[in-house]
Amino acid sequence: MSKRKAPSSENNPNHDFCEFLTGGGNTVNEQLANYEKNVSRNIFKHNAYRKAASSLASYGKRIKSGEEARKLDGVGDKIAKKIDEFLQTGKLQKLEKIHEDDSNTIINLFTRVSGIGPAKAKELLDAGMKTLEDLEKNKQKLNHHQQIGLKYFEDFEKKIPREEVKEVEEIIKEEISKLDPEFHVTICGSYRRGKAESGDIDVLLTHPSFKSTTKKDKAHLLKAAVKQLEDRKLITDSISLGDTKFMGVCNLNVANGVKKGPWRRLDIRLTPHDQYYCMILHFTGSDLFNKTMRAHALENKFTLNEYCLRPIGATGIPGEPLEVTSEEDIFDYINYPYKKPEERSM
Ligand code: 8DG
Ligand code: CA
Ligand code: CA
Repeated sequence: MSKRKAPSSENNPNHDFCEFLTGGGNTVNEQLANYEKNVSRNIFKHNAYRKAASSLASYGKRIKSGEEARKLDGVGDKIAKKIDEFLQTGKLQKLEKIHEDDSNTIINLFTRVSGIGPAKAKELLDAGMKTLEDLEKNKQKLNHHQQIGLKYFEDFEKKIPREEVKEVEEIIKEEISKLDPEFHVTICGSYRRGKAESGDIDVLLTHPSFKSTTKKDKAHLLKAAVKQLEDRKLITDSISLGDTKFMGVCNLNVANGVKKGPWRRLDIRLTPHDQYYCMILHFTGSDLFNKTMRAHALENKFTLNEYCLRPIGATGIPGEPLEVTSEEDIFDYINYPYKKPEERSM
């Protein structure tokens, strides 16, 4: 999973609050959301800080007190108090304490390696490791994914310019259509949301012969697609390859015959044709947008995931998947105002 970010700081009059809550778009920062995820391992609090930062970032004017912030969606008493403390003292005691403890800094560093989660980071710390060099020397303690994450540590933290994603998209579309013109390729994630830069490249593949009701094994579809891109020298490493999900590494320079960085994280999902719209909605994100939309669906007695949308009956049991022929359909069913991909970055 790529590192989650807060809304960007451009034109955000509450940038400094977002900074202490979530890093304000900067993954390297020490901040409260990361502390909850990596050290306390409290995903509930982690998400609460992100939600609050998202509300503050989109508020559009400078917050002058905790009380004013308290009125925003996702800002409760505790966060309001922190805003007051920050306004009065210019810092947060809780964050100061977190900074004083080296083990927090080391855990945060280790979780920046792709594939290392909070529990693994703690385990490595407890085994006496403190630096990336220590990890390098103890590679046998890392699984394949984590070793790739360490190998490309710096590259994976670099943002990918939109232009580069576009070039990768062109190669993928060309190669996949050579393999089988019936394949359909969509680049999702932040790229589809129109972002100028992305953390990784998210590729959605679908093929009319592959439906959720297909009995015959369709695993060869994704395997063939990955092999085609490996032969083209676009995919350079594989992290994992299942029937419907590939995680790996690509490099546009290598594809163009020049062996130099940067190496980029690439995800590919193969989705059944009849589940395409729920998957494209999910895979476009953002994940905070998905969470909000799914919560709205539940309030309207629907359950939504990356596979299907189902009405929840009086008994509380989800019914049969509804027929969905566009992303708009999903918004319509749950009575949620349609948002274009560019409007889904919350
Ligand atoms: P980025 O890569 O530019 O950092 O942003 P992104 O494209 O929005 O994030 P991503 O981590 O590549 O995930 C792609 C989409 O997958 C995301 O926009 C929404 C969906 N998604 C969720 N939850 C999660 C999750 O827990 N992990 C991952 N990897 N994806 C998720 O809704
Ligand atoms: Ca992405
Ligand atoms: Ca991804």
